[in-house]
Amino acid sequence: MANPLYDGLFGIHAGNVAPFLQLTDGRVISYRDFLASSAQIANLTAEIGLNPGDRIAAQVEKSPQALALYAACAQAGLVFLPLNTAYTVDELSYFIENSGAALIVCDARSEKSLTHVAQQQGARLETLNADGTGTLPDLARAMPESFATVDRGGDDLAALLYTSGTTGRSKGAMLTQTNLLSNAQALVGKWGFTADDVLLHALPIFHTHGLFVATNVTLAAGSSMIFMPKFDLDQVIASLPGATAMMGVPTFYTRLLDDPRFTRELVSHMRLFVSGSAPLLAETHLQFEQRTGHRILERYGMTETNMNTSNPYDGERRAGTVGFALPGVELKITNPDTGETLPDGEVGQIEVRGPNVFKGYWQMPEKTAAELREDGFFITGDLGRIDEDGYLHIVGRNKDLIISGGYNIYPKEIELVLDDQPGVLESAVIGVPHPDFGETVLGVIVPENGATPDTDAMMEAVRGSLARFKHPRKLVVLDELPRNTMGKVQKNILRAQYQKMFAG
Ligand code: MLC
Ligand code: AMP
Repeated sequence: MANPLYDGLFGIHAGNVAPFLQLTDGRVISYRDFLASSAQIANLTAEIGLNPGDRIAAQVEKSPQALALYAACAQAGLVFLPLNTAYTVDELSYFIENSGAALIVCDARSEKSLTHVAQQQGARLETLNADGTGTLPDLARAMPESFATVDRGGDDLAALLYTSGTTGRSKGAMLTQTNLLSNAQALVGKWGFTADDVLLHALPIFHTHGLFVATNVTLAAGSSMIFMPKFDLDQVIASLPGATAMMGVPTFYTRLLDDPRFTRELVSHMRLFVSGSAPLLAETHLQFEQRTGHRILERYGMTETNMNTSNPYDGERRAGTVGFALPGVELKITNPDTGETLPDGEVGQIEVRGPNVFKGYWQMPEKTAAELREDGFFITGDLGRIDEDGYLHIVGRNKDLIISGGYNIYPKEIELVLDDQPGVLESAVIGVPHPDFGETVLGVIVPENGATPDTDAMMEAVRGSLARFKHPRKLVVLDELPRNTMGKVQKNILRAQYQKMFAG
């Protein structure tokens, strides 16, 4: 027996003294030392009685120990459930309860507010802080530095990542060992990663991009990472000379381009810049090439599928496209009403199938059946077309989704809070263009007859229940919402009306 994910990404580095993590304070952590600390955490999870298949919910700042927790889950056969550090207690309670997490790991600052949630769930609670201190590392330190890897199959769950839905209820995407490993291996091959690479890692590690694409590719190739707590422009510019590759959301690249220190000389040695998680404007792609001589490699993925397509490493990286299906991934464009495959050139919904595609939504068989076809094709909710040279263009979304700075926001979740406020008849939340975040959130309120809604109080209510990045940047009040003859709110009309609201 074996454990494909652990063996394929971590076990291959047993005894490897090469650097894995280069920290901003100058410390370097080798693969060997990293594996020793993750084995200590794996031992601790066994000691406290966690069993393979149990979920570990972690809302922790980015740190080597947080990454070691992920590795420990792989080695002990546990299911890793990383959570955005911006989530409020309301949001966290749902994820913890829905997943039935057996262990919650959080920053000491959140310990008090989560104790009740943990008790209700019957879960154990440990702390891990940004500086690597906390009860989890304290307990782990006393544990042995090696751990007998738990046998798992490729179809066993490795991670549960929550993604919001159009109904406002988040769904846990079940990712298997094979999903993660196959995708990392495909990307290493396609993007030419080797042990000589140094990846500048400024992404959060609670989402697919920073945790799986960036980290798993580094692990699979035996490269090292400049591991930054977050995207800090000064720190990124200071660190680029020591990197060979960088991965980011489009906001990273527009922020770099806005800085005069970001020059051709600074990045002349770089091998690769990758962008994803949100559309990269063709204009940004061209501006980047003019400034640096590098063509950003844009790829397309999702929480449910990892990466689906990529522009070529060797070959034309075409601005405004996301390239071709990755090895083993099948791609088709279908008619949203009939599900029939459309000829190349026509716009339809993007469907994908392959070893990268998740197993379904945690304990939500109806939602799984609605999006994951019996033949294995997943309906992404994105709209696209394949051009005459085979490049995929994403032209829109068939789902009511806003992507702000690479974070997904489902309007329904915000509308539910706004609709609940006194004096509000109804609301519509839309995404409008924003120079820094790509899109940002605008709330449109319709008051009840004769009511004058207090928008400040509404924002206060939103602040109490939803993560900061989901907050509307502005609330506007209208007498009524535009509707079609079927009575459906026409968000496209609202989007057109307010598209210049945050124009830079
Ligand atoms: C932070 N804020 C955001 C925000 N990030 N608001 C909207 N959208 C965001 N993305 C809030 C802050 O809390 C702050 O609030 C204010 O906005 C300004 O903050 P900032 O200092 O400008 O933001 P910063 O901390 O620099 O963060 C911006 C960012 C970050 C772009 C660097 O959001 C980021 O790292 N995004 C990456 C997201 C990501 O990894 N996505 C991958 C998903 S996986 P205030 O009130 O304090 O002013 C996926 C699959 C795939 O999609 O294909 O990869
Ligand atoms: P998430 O649910 O956070 O995994 O976000 C996945 C969504 O991000 C996809 O369904 C797309 O809508 C979007 N996305 C990811 N990469 C790209 C890209 N390169 N271009 C356009 N949209 C993208």
